[in-house]
Amino acid sequence: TLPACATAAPSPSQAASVAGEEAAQQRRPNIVFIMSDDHAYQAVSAYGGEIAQLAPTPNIDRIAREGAIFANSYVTNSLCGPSRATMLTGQFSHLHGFTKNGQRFDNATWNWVREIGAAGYQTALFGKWHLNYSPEGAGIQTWKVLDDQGKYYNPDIITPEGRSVVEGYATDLVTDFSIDWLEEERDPDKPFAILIHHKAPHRNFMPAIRHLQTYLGTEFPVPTNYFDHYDGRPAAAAQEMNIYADMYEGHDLHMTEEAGSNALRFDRWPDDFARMTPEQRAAWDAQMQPANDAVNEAGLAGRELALWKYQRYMKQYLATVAAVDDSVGRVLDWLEANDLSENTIVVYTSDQGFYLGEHGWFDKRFMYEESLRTPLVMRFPGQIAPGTRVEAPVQNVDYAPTFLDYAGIPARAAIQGRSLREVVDGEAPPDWREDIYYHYYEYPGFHSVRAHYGVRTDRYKLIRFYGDINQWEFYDLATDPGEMHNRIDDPAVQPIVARLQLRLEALRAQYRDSDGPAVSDPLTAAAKGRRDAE
Ligand code: SGN
Ligand code: CA
Repeated sequence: TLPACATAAPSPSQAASVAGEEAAQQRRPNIVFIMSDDHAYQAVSAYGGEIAQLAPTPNIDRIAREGAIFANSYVTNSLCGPSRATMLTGQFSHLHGFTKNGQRFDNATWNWVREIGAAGYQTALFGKWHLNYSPEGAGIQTWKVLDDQGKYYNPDIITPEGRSVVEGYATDLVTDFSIDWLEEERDPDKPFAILIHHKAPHRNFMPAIRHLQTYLGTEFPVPTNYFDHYDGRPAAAAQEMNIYADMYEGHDLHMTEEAGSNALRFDRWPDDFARMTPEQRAAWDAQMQPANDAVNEAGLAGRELALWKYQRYMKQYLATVAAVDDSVGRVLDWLEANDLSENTIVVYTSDQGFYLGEHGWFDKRFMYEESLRTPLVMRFPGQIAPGTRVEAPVQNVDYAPTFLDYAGIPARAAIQGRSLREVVDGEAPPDWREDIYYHYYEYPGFHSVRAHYGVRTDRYKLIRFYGDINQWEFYDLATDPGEMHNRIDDPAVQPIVARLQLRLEALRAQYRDSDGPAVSDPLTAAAKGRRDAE
C-alpha cells in the first residue's frame, strides 16, 4: 500500500502563483514530458516503498511534492512500443494497431504532438522513440533519438541528418540535447512541448561511471515472494524472466569470469560493453573489479547465488535511476533559472512498471501489480495544489487528452482516455472510471509471457491468459497484495468472478476490443484451431 501524503496548505509562493493564474490562462502552458524506460514505481521514493527509501529519487519526488502524485496509475499493455503509441494517441493497443514491439506505428494515426504542433506549439523529442520509423513522419518538429532500444554508453544517435555515435552516457546526453534545445534553439515567443525520453533504467542496467559505487554497499530488502513456485499460476510458471534463472551473468549482472579477470561472463549482446572507450572501460573495471573478484572468490551457488544476483541487479538498476533523477533535477533547475516553472506542466512517468525481484522477476508484461502500475507525477503551479494525492485510477490513455486539454485544444472522439485535469484536484467526477482494462499480446516473444487480458477494480483482479495456455486467475488484492493465491476455483468467490466476467465483457465492448477469445468463449485460440480443423 502507498503512504498517504496530506494536501499541504497553500504556501506563499503558491498564493503568488494563484494571483498570476489569470496571466497564465492567457499564455498557453509549456509541456515537459519526461519519460524513462522500465522505471518501477517501487523505485520512486515518493511512492513510499522500502527499496526506494534506500535509493531515493529527490528530484522526481520534488515534482510530486510541488504538484500531484497519482497513487493508482496503470498502463494498458505493459510493453514499450504499445505503451508509447497509447500515450501518443490516447487509444488502447488494438485501435492504434501497435500491439507488440517490433511492429511499426502507422504515421497516419492521429497523435497529440502533431496536433499541438499544428496549433502553434514547438515540439521536440530527445531520447528513446522505439516506434520503428522516423519521428518526422509523426509530425514531431525537432528530434534527436536513440537507435531502437538505445545504448547506455556512446549510443548511436539518429537525427534528420543521419546517424552517428556520440560519446557519453545516454541519460546525460539526452539531458544535454534537451537543455541545449531549450536554451538555444526554441523560439521564446511560442509555447513548447518537449519529450525527454530516457533509455534508463532499461536492461542491461549499466550505470554511469559516477554512480557505479552508489549502491555497492547497500543491502536491499528481498521481496518475500522472491522464491515463488508459481503454484496455481501456469502462465507465471512458464515465463522466462527470472533473475536467477534467465538473467545473463555478463550482459545483465556484469559479472566477470574469475577473480582477477575483467572478462565478462555470458554476454549475449557484447556491443553494449564493446562500444565503451578504453577510458570508460578502465574506469568501469577499476570500480567493479573488487566486488566481482569477491563474488568469484566466494564461489556462491544455489540460493546464496540467487540472493546475490538480486542484490547485484538492484544495485545496478537503482544506480541507472540515479542518473535519471539527476536529469530531472537539471531540467527543473533550468526551468526555474529561466522563469519558466510557473507556466510549464512537468510530467514524469515510465512506459510501464517493472519487477524488482517480486516473483523472482525482472522485466514486465504481466498484469500483476508491479508492471501494471507505472509511476506518474505532475506539476503545474497555480493549477495543481502542492502535495496533491490522486487516488482515482488513471491510465496511459489519459496522457494525450490531458496535454490537449491544458493546451486548450478540443478532445477528439477517437481518444479513449480522459483528461487528468478532471482529477488533479484530488476529487474524481462521479462518472470517472472505477476499474481498468488491460490487454497484453506479445507471445511468442522475449520472456515468454502468454497473451492475456483482464480487469482490475479497486480490490479485485480477474485475468484471462489465452493461446497455448487457457487459464483464468482471480486475486483479492486486499488479502493477497502479492498475487500469490489464484482463487479462480474457490467456491466462495464465484459470485464475484461471475460479476467481473460480465464487467470484462462490457469493458471489451466499450473499448471495442475484439482481439483474443471472447470472455464467454471457454476455449483457447489454439484449442479452437484444433476444433475447427477436426
Ligand atoms: C529487449 C530486452 C528485453 C525486453 C525487451 C522489451 N533485452 O529485448 O529484456 O523485454 O527489450 O523492452 S535486452 O537485453 O536486449 O535489453 S521494452 O522496454 O522495449 O518493451
Ligand atoms: Ca519499456
